[in-house]
Amino acid sequence: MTITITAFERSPDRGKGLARDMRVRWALEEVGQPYDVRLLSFKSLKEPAHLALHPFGQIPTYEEGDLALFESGAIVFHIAERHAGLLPDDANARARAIAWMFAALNTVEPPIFDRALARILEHDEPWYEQRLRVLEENIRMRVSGLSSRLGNADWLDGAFSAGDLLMVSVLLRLKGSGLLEEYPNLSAYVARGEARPAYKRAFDAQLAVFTALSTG
Ligand code: GTB
Repeated sequence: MTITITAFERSPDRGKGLARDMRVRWALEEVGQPYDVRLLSFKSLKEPAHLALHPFGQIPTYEEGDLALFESGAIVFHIAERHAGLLPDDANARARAIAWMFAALNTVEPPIFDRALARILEHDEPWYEQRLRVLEENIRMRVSGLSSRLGNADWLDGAFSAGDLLMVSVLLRLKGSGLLEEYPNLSAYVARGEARPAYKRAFDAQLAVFTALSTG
């Protein structure tokens, strides 16, 4: 059955791979599932056809036969459950990998997203620098725990899993900010994720959307 996901027609990140379709593409590449992509304008996100798939009018979505899903975490979890390669077979190890998926989305991503949002929306406010310091301290509180737990290991809990896929996806937003670089083991962890052939294929596919726009 054909899998179709949705992505931005014009991603504001200009092909940096920061929009949340990237993690879904990466998961599909890891498990070797081909997929189609429907590109959407910002306007069409809020039109009835897309709202029927996604109640909040966002990307990504996932369609496969009569199944339609939204929320990148739920989509990655679905892919990981249906195909080998992203979740361990051992029940306890699987539960721990799922815990890391939740940690990435529920504990680590929110402060990172708050900082990204403030940089866009609050940049001109007189209190911006002060707020940025608070937001960055919130991030440090989370990533320092993550750094200690990862230690010298390659991945968070044994073999690479959907937990690592989501954690690396979330941390990528900090690359170049100086914050990730404060934790050399996390920088190396992110680089290991980016070096995976499946990541590269996913990255190139989303970059091709931007390149086609700028050359077309
Ligand atoms: N919790 C949802 C999920 O994980 O799927 C959140 C989905 C979401 O935030 N989607 C965003 C969207 O559709 C795109 S990814 N926004 C349009 C809208 O809400 O109208 C967030 C995002 C956007 C842009 C960049 N960027 O340019 O760097 C990075 C991330």
